[in-house]
Amino acid sequence: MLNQTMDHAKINTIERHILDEQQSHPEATGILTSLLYDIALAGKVIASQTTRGGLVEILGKTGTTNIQGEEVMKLDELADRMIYRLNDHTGRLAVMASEEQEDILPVSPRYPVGKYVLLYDPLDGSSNIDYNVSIGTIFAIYKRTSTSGPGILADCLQRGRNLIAAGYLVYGASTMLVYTSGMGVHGFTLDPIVGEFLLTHPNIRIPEKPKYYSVNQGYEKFWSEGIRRFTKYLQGDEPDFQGQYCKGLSMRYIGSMVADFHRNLLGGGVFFYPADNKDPNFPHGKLRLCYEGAPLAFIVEQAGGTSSNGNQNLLDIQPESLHQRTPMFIGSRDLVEKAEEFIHTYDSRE
Ligand code: AHM
Ligand code: MG
Repeated sequence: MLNQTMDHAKINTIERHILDEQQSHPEATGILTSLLYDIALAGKVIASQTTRGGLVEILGKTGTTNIQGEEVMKLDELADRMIYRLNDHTGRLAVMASEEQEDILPVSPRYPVGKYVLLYDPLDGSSNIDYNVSIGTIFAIYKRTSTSGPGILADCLQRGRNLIAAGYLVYGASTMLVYTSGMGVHGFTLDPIVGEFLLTHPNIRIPEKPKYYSVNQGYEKFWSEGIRRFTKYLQGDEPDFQGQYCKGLSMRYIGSMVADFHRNLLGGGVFFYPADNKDPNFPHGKLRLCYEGAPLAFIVEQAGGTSSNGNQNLLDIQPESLHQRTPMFIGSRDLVEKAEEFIHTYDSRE
């Protein structure tokens, strides 16, 4: 006879979970469900390649083809193409935009046009690939705002508040997919043997007590006074505006935002990439609002945290261009609000 507990434990695949969520929307057509499933599939393919990262390089050195006779591609290009190719013909999308591509990617006239818009960062943290460090994929799904034909730029330039769903994959010790469609944040771990994402982290909530702060402290000399003092506050060396000290958090910075964000989401804390004066071409820092800021902001808010550019919630910013950069503070609500306070107090007079 089967053990009672085993018999009743529900094994939830990502497909089953997304379908269950769909059922609570009687008006749903199933298109979003299929779209999320297509993204999960792209994630599986990318994961299968990232785990072979070092090998691809060696095989690539023998010429332009690998031992299967396929063209050897850099992993970030491969991820970019994989997401595009798995989604361009399905009839679910009107337009896509990728962090790797300068312009929007409207659905080809050869294929049916759908009502959704997909923005993605195919391989975030790609400078870490050569060092066998975790990397990730970020995605954002909107409904198109234009009414007919292939999608246009305006469909992609929507405020994060309009997001229908967002998520990320992290290719680390295991591959995880974390997503929200506005009904909480759920995390799935890829079983590499079976090839299925299984629900391992239902209803993720960011812990109230933060543990970590994450920033590239090597750039401290380029920061404003507000950012420096905020960081001292996180270290327990500077009081807040009520004279209270933070207990002093641990610093963790991987340099792959998805992985840094994921750790802080589960452990509690704040990730920030502030405006700085390191490079006059990028006064707002390095990160991109549409591909990185808005989707992670939607996730963190669904998990009980918040985000800001130092002045306003990332979800409320109207993007003006596809690759627009933004300062970014994201994680535990209390710490993001503290960052805003330090910035308003010390930097607004600059
Ligand atoms: P990418 O999308 O080109 O990989 O750049 C984004 C990455 C983030 O994952 C990470 O937080 C940041 O760049 C690290 O930048 P830096 O090396 O300046 O700290
Ligand atoms: Mg990126």
